[in-house]
Amino acid sequence: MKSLIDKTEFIEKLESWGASIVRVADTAKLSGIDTEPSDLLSGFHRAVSIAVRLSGPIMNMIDKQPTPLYSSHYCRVNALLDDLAIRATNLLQSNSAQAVPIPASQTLDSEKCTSYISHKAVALAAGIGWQGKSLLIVNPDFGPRVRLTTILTDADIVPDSPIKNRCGKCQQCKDHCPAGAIIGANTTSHYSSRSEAIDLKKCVHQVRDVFGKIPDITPGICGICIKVCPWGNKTKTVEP
Ligand code: B12
Repeated sequence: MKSLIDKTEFIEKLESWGASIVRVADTAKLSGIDTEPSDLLSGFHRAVSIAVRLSGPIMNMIDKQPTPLYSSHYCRVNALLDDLAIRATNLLQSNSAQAVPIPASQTLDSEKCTSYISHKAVALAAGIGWQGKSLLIVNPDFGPRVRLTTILTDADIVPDSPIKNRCGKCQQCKDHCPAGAIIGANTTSHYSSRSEAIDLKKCVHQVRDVFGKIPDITPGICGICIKVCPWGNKTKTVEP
């Protein structure tokens, strides 16, 4: 247990640098999760989860495929998230805590489609949002229109708690997925495996082999299950 961080001051600093939402997870809630390396969490009893909100109009412009504007926005938001993670790390280190910034969007194993740790699992444990039927983190204010990053730390900072899943009977993501990859299953916390929620192969094929071949589109993006979620686009009624 290193140093007591003034949580409000810490969050206000990160928000002044561009973070939209900052929450803290107790990593005990993540025990058993796959990480690379496998002991990545050891010594870190807290994980700071940062969300940056996406541009609403850019998401609304997406129809049957990702747009070049969304593709560049995706890259810029990743860059901001990585900046914020480094700034948060040095805030924590300047309070004599240990801290590790996790890259926002790096796939370590393109076969297994995994990374160092799942930012979504951290954001779920930190209460940024619930895990929706699209397997994405859905925030009550911005829906899934947020991108995420994580900073592991041993700082003594009061953790937040998970929030209730509010997908209800909505099936918008399932109905609009261009790959037919979303199953439409519900969960009260997290799915026991990805295949309970999505057909990963269909999603990977769509984002890499179909959309990834479109000029000016970064391979690996789609955005349709983000765009259609009523929680991110309050013009539509939510909790039908
Ligand atoms: C590899 C990857 C992909 C792969 C595989 C997707 C996948 N679901 O794994 C592909 C290329 C298909 C992909 C597609 C997309 N991706 Co992607 N992707 C990643 C990446 C780099 C790693 C994800 C990972 O580690 N998955 C491993 C699996 C096992 O974890 P998981 O998907 O979170 O699901 C499990 C855990 O959450 C677990 N869990 C949750 N809590 C707990 C607690 C405990 C104790 C345990 C044991 C388990 C557990 O439950 C789930 C089922 O088992 C992350 C960045 C990151 N480091 O997280 C971005 C990320 C998940 N992608 C993201 C996005 C937005 C997308 C796309 C919409 C494309 C786009 N950008 O337009 C699509 C959506 C696909 C979908 N509906 O899931 C965002 C999600 C943001 C959000 N609001 O949730 C992330 C977080 C990037 C970011 N920095 O914001 N992606």
